[in-house]
Amino acid sequence: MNSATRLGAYAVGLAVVFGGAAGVGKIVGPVGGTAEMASHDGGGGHGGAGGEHGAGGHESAASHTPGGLQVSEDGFTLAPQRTVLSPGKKTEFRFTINGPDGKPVTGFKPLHGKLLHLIVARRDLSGFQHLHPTQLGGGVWTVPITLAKPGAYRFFTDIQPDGAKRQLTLGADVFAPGDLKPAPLPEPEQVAKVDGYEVRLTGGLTPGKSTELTLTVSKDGEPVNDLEPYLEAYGHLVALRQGDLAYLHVHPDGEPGDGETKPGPGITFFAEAPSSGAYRLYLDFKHDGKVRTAEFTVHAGHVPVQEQEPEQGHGDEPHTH
Ligand SMILES: [Cu+2]
Repeated sequence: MNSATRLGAYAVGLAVVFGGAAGVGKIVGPVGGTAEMASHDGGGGHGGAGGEHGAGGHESAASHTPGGLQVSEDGFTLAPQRTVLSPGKKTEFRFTINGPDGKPVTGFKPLHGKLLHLIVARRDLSGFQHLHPTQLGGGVWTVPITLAKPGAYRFFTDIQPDGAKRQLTLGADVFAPGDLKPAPLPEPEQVAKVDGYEVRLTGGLTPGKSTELTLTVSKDGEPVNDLEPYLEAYGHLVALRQGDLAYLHVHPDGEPGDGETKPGPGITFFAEAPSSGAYRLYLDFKHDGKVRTAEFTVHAGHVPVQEQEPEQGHGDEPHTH
C-alpha cells in the first residue's frame, strides 16, 4: 500500500494551498443554538471520523449538529411514502414534508431557485444524485428515480418550509434490496475527470472552520470560461462526511449577474467541515446545456487509515495509479 505516502504528499499540497488561502476566512455558519441536540449524533462511532465535538457549548461551528443527520428537525419531518425501491428500476418516489402539526407542508421558500432539492447518496458515498421533485398538490412531492445498485441510501431534502426559522436539511434512509458490494472511498485527488472535463480542486477542509475551495473547470486543456448558470450559481457543491453522511453547509462565493462573478473557469465556495474526517465533494456544473458532476475525496484534519476487506474487489493488489 502506498496510500500513506500519497496521503503525505497530499497533506503537503494542502498545506501549501492553505498558506495562500489563510486569512480569507469568511465565516458563513448561519445557525446556532442547536447544541442541545448534538448529543444525539455520534452514538455508534465506528465511522472512523473520530473527534466529533459534543455539546461543549463553545461558539465554534463544530458544536452544532450538522444537517442531514436527522429525519426530523425543528418540528419538520421528511416522510417518504415508501422506503424500499427496487434497484436498477425507475420508480416514482413520493414524500411529504410534515410540519409541527403533523400535516404536509405546502409552502416553501425558494433556495437557489428551487423550492426543494433532493440529494441522494448511497451510504458508502457512491451513487450521488441531485434531483428536483415536483409538487403533486396537497404537499406531496414526486420524482422519478433509479437507484442503480443495491444498498442503503440516504435521501436529503434541502428546504425552508413556511414557518421554519431557517434552512433545513432533513435526511431519511431508503433501501434498495439485493447483494450489497460497498465501494471503498477513493483516495484524495486534486483532479476529477467527468465527461471529457477536468476539474481541479484547490483549497481544502479544516475541522470546525469555514474554508475556501475553488474548483477550476477545463476541457481539452483549455479553461472553460463560459459556464452556464445552474441553480443561481456557476456551480453547486454538496459535501458529505464519511461514516454518517453529515451534510455540510456550502455557500458559493458570488452569483451570476452580480457584476463580479465570472462564468469560470474557477468556481469558489466556502464550506465548513464539522469535524476531522474524510468527506466526499460533489460539484454540479453546467456547460453546453448539460449538468455534470465532478467528485472529490477531501480529508479534514487527521484521518485514521481504514483497512479494506481483503475479499472485496481487487483488494489484494495495491493500487498503482
Ligand atoms: Cu437542487
